[in-house]
Amino acid sequence: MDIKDIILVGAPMDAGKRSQGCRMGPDAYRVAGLQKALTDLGHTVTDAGDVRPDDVDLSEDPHLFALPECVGWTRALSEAAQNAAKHGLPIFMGGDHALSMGTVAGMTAHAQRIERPLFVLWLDAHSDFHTPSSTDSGNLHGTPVAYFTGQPGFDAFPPLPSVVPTNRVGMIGLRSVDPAERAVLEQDHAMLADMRSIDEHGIKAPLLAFLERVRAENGILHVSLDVDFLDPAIAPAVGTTVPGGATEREAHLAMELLHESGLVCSLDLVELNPFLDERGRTAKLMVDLAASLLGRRIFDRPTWSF
Ligand code: B3U
Ligand code: MN
Ligand code: MN
Repeated sequence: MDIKDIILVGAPMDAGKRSQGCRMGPDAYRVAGLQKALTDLGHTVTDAGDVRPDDVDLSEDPHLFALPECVGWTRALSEAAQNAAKHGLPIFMGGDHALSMGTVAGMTAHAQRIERPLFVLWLDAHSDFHTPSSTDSGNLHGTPVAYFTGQPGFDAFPPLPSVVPTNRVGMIGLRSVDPAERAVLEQDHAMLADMRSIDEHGIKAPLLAFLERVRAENGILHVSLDVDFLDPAIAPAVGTTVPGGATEREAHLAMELLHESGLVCSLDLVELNPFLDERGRTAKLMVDLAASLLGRRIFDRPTWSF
């Protein structure tokens, strides 16, 4: 197996929405044994500790929740991602999904440095494609994809090292998309696989089609895994539950296919709210999924020929 240097980066960010608790995520992953699970696979795993948001001189916006703090996190995490990516494969332990503004921004700088295009796989019930003006909730965790694809309205945020065009974004697991998000996403040709298409074709077909595009363009792939991609019956520790999500088996298969692609350069684990968990089961499931993405399997070759 391909042995990697993995850097765990804690992002105890809770500023992307009003309901609080995701700040405990990084420690929940530590307690659930993320480092050991990956070390046991043969990887070298370093825990770089937690990032702190930069101080920014910016006033609050009455329509948005905690704008200055989100900008501070974006700056700090972009920097942290660029540094970590020089030394290996970063895993960002969130924290809410607004942290991906920073992590993806940093990974675009890394992609630029190694002269390969960055693709993003968004595993989420939501498309997180609002802009600061289209969001009704004012929660910035609903906006990261719009930010890193260069949609207008993010003037308060740091300029992106380079934009990820919408057609380099794949979204799998969608089942809650607001009309304002849908209008732009459809017209910009992102690769969208909602739960209906997973029911019809399974999770393998859309994922392999997307990975084929990444490979054809010699790209690298950032994966952003929102806990609510999973069905709330198996992953209850999330503030925004949407029924009808991916099963444990679909999620593991997706992780295994990602591993086999060899294209993944970085991973976000987001929206875990340990305050809402049941005896750590969601944290443990996310750790198991990360291990599948990093190569854990029972047998090294097919166990049956058919
Ligand atoms: N689209 C809604 C709901 C939402 C987006 N992301 C999450 N929830 N987790 C919003 O608030 O923007
Ligand atoms: Mn999300
Ligand atoms: Mn979500």
